Amino acid sequence: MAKVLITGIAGFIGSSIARGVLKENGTVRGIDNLSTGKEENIEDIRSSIDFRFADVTDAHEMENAFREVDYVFHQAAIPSVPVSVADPLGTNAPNLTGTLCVLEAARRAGVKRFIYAASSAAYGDSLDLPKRESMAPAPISPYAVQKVAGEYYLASYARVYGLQTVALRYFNIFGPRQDPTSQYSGVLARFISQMLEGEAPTIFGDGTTSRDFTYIDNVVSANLLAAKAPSCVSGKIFNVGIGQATTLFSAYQQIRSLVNYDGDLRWKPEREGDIKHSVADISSARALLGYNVVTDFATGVRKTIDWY
Ligand code: UD2
Repeated sequence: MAKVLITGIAGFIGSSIARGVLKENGTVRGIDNLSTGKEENIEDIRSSIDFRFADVTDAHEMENAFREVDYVFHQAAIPSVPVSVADPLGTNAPNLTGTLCVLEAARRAGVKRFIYAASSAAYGDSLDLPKRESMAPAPISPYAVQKVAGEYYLASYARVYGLQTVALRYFNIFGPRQDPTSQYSGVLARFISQMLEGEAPTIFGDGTTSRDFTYIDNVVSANLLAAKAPSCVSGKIFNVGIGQATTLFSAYQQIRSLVNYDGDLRWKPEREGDIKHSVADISSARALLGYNVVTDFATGVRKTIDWY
C-alpha cells in the first residue's frame, strides 16, 4: 500500500492504523510529540516503522517528514472536548494550526491523498438522528470548532490546490490501547478497566444516553479504504461509525457480565455539555468508500476486554 505517513502514530488510533498499513505491506513513517501518545503503543512495531519525535506545528520538521510520502493519515490532536473548553487557545495550536501545517507540507510534497481524523463533534447536539454528512455543522466546543475548521481547510486544499483529501468523522471509538486513566477517557475504556479492577464505574445521567460505539478495527478499515477509493471521494466528508446506538446502561450491563463484576454502579448527574444521543448514518461511507462494519459492538467489547 505504498509509503504512508501517520501523524499521532503513538496514539491509540494512529498506532492501530500503523498496524493495519503494515499488514498490507505498506511502509510506515510516523510522527508524534508524545503529548498524549505513548511510546508503549508502538513498542511492538517500532523496528518496522520510521518513528520521528516531532510536533505537527513545526513546519521545518514536517517538510522533512513528508518527503516521498504517498498517503497521509493525520491523527495528531488533543482529542478532548473538556480540555479544549479549559484551554481553547492552547488546543487550537495542535488541533487546527497543526492540521494546516501538515496540509501545507502534504501539498508541497505532492502526496497522493490526505486522510483526516475529523469528529462527530461537528454535529453538536442536534437531535436529528442518525447524523448525516449533509447536515449543517453545528460545532459547540472549541474542539468541535477546531475539527470542523480543519475539514474546511481540507476542502479548500482540495479545491484550490488540487490536493486529494478525505475527512473521516469518527464516532465514539474504542478498543485496545485507549487510555482509560483520565476522567475524560472514553467511557468504555473506563468501564472496562474499572470493573476489571473491581472499582465501581459511574454513569453520568440516567443511563439512557446513547452513542455509536465503534470498535477500532472499523476505523482502521475506513482509513485504508479512504486511501484506496477512486478520486471522486476527494474533498468529501464521511461518517465512521457502526450505525447502531448503545445506551450507557446497556454497555455497562454487557461489560459487567463479560468480566463477572458483582460490585456497585455509581450514578451522577449528566456531565455539562454532554449530548444525549449520537448515531451515524454510514450509507455514504458504504456507497463511496466501500466501507462495511467489520467488528460489531459486542465483539469489539470482548476483544477489548481480552486485550487487558
Ligand atoms: C466523544 C469523543 C470526543 C468528541 C465528542 C463529540 C471519545 C472518548 N470522545 O465524546 O473526542 O469527539 O464525542 O461529541 O470518543 N460517561 C459516563 N461515565 C464515565 C465517562 C463518561 O457515564 O465514566 C458518559 C459521558 O458523560 C457521556 C458518555 O459517557 O454521556 C460518552 O462519554 P465519552 O467521554 O466516552 O465520549 P463523548 O461522547 O463525550
